[in-house]
Amino acid sequence: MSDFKILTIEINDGIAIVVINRPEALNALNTLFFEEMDQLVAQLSQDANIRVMLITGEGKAFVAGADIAEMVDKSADEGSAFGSRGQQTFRSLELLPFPVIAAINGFALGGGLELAMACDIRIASAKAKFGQPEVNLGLTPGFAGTQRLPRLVGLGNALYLLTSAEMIDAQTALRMGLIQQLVEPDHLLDEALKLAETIAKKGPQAVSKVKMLAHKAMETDLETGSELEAEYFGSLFGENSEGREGMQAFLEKRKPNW
Ligand code: CO8
Repeated sequence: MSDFKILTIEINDGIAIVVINRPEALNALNTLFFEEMDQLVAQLSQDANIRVMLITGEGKAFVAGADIAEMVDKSADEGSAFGSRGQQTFRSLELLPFPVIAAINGFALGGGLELAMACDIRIASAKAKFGQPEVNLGLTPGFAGTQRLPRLVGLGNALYLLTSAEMIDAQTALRMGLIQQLVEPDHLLDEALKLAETIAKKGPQAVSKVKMLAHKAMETDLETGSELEAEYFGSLFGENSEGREGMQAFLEKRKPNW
């Protein structure tokens, strides 16, 4: 990871802070970004010490979309392959066994909003701007934005953004439920880190399981999701389990030792 050109990564106390660092192109997503992100996700998914990942952008953008200069000459097959590739990367990010927080510092447009939506929690600076401007370019979103956006903000809000390409501010994004927290620009990383530290103190297996269960809730029926919940719930009980330790610690009025 030390030879990455776009992503910079710092890991402290189980929190991986990832910065997308291509500000001259407003962090537009190119093939190299996807190669590095795939490698990073593969590596972090195997690291039992990671509790939370935080993604932000360098400069005035979180990410201003897929790299238009790289896409312009693609054939239909190449365009489709690029979309599928990005979808797979974002899906593997979404399936990481710990929560991923997007700290949205500026423009989150097109593929940038799609990346933010593949994260579990979105905190944005008051300067951030959001949109799916693909129809301006005669395109649809290609990294599953048409699928995640209605799930997050409802069909009407999603179609408003998808068909008009209007850019919305952070206040509007908060009202729609697209972001969970809006903070002053200078406080963005501190607030995102504070949340990451809060999550990092909880039972790691429990956090991982609630993440998976909540995602499952968006993809399956109530009975199937509830069955899985009962299974995961049970898996946290028993001798040497995380649940046993958490409950014992409560009864003994001490901090749990996960
Ligand atoms: N791709 C490539 N370069 C970009 C992009 C981008 N998405 N966005 C900005 N840049 C570049 C600009 O070209 C410019 O480069 P240069 O200095 O060499 O001219 C530099 O970044 C700075 O940008 P601006 O000068 O335009 O900065 P402004 O502050 O004036 O404007 C905006 C900021 C409003 C964000 C403006 O840059 C903009 O509209 N960018 C494009 C936004 C957009 O349309 N995004 C959607 C792209 S399509 C997409 O994401 C589809 C995803 C799915 C793809 C599936 C594949 C098949």
